[in-house]
Amino acid sequence: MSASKSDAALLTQKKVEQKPPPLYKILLLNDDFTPMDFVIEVLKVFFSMDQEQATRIMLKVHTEGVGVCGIYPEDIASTKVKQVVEFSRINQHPLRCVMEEN
Ligand code: TYC
Repeated sequence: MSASKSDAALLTQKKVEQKPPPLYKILLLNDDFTPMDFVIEVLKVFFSMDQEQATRIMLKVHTEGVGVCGIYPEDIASTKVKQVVEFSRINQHPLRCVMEEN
């Protein structure tokens, strides 16, 4: 950027260079031990799904090994991952939940 740009030009340029914040997928991973009903409860409580949606996603993870339960900005995604993992460990289930850039 040249040194001679006006303030207005600098403000305009800054706007052009701004990217939207990255979004993150939250993934649930299958395991052999976590009860199906517990996974459904997690999807309802932390991802606001109804019984039908939650059952569909749980069965997708159960049969395919992994499934997306939501897409969020980084801070919301990392909070939800922590909450799901903590809730699972408190209930003594090994459910894995991770995030990856979309
Ligand atoms: N595979 C588990 C069972 O048979 C159910 C399950 C589904 C576990 C989804 C984890 O993310 C998961 N009880």
